[in-house]
Amino acid sequence: MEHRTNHLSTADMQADDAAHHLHPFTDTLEINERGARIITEARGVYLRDSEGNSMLDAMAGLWCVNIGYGRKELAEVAYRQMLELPYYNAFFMTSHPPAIALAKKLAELMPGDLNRVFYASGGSEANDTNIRLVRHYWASMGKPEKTVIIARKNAYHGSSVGSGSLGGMAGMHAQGGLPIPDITHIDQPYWYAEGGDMSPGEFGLARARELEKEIERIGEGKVAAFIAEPVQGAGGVIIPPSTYWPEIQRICDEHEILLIADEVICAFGRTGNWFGSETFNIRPDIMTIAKGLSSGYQPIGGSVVSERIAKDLDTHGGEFAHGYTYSGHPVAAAVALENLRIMEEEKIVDNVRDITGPYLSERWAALADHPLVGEARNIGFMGALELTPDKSARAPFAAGAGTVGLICREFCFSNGLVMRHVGDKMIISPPLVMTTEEIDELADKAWKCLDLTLAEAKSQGLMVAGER
Ligand code: PXG
Repeated sequence: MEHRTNHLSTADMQADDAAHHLHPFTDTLEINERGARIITEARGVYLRDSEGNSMLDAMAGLWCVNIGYGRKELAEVAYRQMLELPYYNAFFMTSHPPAIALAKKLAELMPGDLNRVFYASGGSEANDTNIRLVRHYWASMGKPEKTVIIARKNAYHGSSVGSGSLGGMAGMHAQGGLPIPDITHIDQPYWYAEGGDMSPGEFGLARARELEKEIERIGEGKVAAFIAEPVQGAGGVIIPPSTYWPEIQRICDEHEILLIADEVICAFGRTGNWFGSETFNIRPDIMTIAKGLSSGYQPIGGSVVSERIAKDLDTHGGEFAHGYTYSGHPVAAAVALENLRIMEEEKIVDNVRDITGPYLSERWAALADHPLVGEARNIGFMGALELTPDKSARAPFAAGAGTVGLICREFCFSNGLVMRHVGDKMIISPPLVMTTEEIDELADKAWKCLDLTLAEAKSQGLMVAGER
């Protein structure tokens, strides 16, 4: 990587950052005391910070840089589009070539009859669209009382008032009076932590059947939709038991509710197929997309709607009083289209499914031999390690959740690996272009950081099991 940008010294940037920049999901006092780590460049699967340290980015930014960093084609497309038509909207009976071409391409790639996209600038906006869309849909169909959306605890669907309400993050709900009315949450299919003595199969069925109970409790006549991520990402890469999704699909088929698959993380190859819905054989009525759609090079997302729902809305819906200034932004759409073109041309999804995904599975599974790891799970290019003081009991740490995870994350950073922690889970979501050699580097560094974490946890007296 050559240095190309002149910037201030790290200390000066940290001071300006502390003085003027409020960060997402960050304790201001903490970041301002420590100083932000400033990322200045990236190529392929490597980041570089302002001090010249190189790091393997096992998170693909924030689950999004699927194609890897530094793809000139995407920059060139953005440049050309900015000169040709930097902005126009799709309100008031207008459209433009990039939004149209991307919509057509998405319809071609999407499973089933998910043929029509409503654009947004990211996943939160797209899920807000979904809340409004499903309520508008049922009202248009003469059932305005169908307003309730069932979601799941520990789900992440975004951070706006609407999408944060769909999400099931207790910490988010505690700040600012979420959730909004008419959103309820059922339990998650998280076998490792919540399965107790049940087999994963039994547990998956039990958790899926909570949806049916919740529909009965609320009354089918009041339920608009169920929303879920095929694999919970931010919740800690929670891969449901194989019994879960077929039962959810059965329940949705047998009841008059819409199924929304939030594929903001899973879509565009992450699970080893183009869509998580293909991996789990889900037939959603609506799919949320963002992140990998443009590999994070431009902010773009969308809500993709089935032909059936779209036709009903054509016939009965009238005007949908909803939209964003940047819905279908031409530069973002052009970049997304080019990203998808490259993904297809370079067979990036096939490669994850057939070669690098299985290789990552092998190397990742071997981390379960480490004394600190209670479970190592992955699907395609997303994975988690459950850290534990007692492997056989799947026990949590007696110290507060996240204490050991945070220690591990810090060792990762200082050893040139970006791996996140969610509580005491270490999670990865590497760029889909990561090679087998880079996967070796990832797994070797992860093992080393687990060793360092174990030694530190022992020295701090943290290897003590607590209660679930
Ligand atoms: N749905 C899902 C499934 C997501 O993972 C969103 C919606 C919201 O997308 P936007 O583009 O509005 O951020 C997301 C985003 C984390 C983390 O800590 C995960 C996300 C965002 C920020 C942090 O893992 N996912």
